[in-house]
Amino acid sequence: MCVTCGCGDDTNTHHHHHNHDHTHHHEPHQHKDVINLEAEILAENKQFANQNRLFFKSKNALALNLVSSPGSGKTTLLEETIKQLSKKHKINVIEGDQHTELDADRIRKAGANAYQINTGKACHLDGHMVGHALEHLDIENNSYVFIENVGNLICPALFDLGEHAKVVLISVTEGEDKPLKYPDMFLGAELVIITKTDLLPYLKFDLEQCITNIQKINSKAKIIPLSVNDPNSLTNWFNWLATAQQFYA
Ligand SMILES: Nc1nc2c(ncn2[C@@H]2O[C@H](COP(=O)(O)OP(=O)(O)O)[C@@H](O)[C@H]2O)c(=O)[nH]1
Ligand SMILES: [Mg+2]
Repeated sequence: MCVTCGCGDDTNTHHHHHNHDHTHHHEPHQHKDVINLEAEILAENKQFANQNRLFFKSKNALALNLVSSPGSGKTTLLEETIKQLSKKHKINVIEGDQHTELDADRIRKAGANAYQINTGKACHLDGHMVGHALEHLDIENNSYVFIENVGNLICPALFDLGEHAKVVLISVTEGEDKPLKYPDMFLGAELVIITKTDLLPYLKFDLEQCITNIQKINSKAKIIPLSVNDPNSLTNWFNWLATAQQFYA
């Protein structure tokens, strides 16, 4: 289970039926215990994240945490990125999914090393998992480490992995309101990529409104709309990657 949000754990699930007298039977101390547990988990996670951060620093490797809903195009963008960048740069990818090795296989086929983490019931990667994954990869000096998080716009926002920057992807098929509905994820992002812009002619998606919504939540984030089917649109992404050394603190 994911202890922090309680998903996958029936004991934490509230089954509310709103057509009856709405009396809660929670003891006050239960809420406090949950809050304490969450604080403990996040504090422990921070220690693992800090170890990862030190490791990335020792290698002068740029680590990016890619987060989004399932299917917004993380793996596809990574495949394109690897095809272009691996001529000049060493790239390692850590893949996070509940089940399967499918994404790691795609990454290897595209030409980079990949390590797949299967989170089982958990809905996000944490610092400890990423630390283990790093032991399985040969991270070279001055290389890129892409971490593709579990597809989920909520929980991964809570967990520092030791990365230099968080990159949030939102596809045009998801609706321009998602930054307002899931603000935590967008709040922590250095870069927001709006994907699948080739589909805009077929949708009622308002690109300008989406950009405004992102800026309402995070006025500092850089925003790049792109499509893997439009090679020109990828230029801004590659330029951003080239200047991402600014995140080495
Ligand atoms: N039309 C279009 N489809 C895309 C684009 N990027 C990804 N897709 C498709 O979206 C689906 C999900 O992509 P995937 O990379 O697996 O998403 P992930 O779950 O975020 O890793 C796949 O069918 C991709 O081919 C894009 O720029 N344009
Ligand atoms: Mg994927």
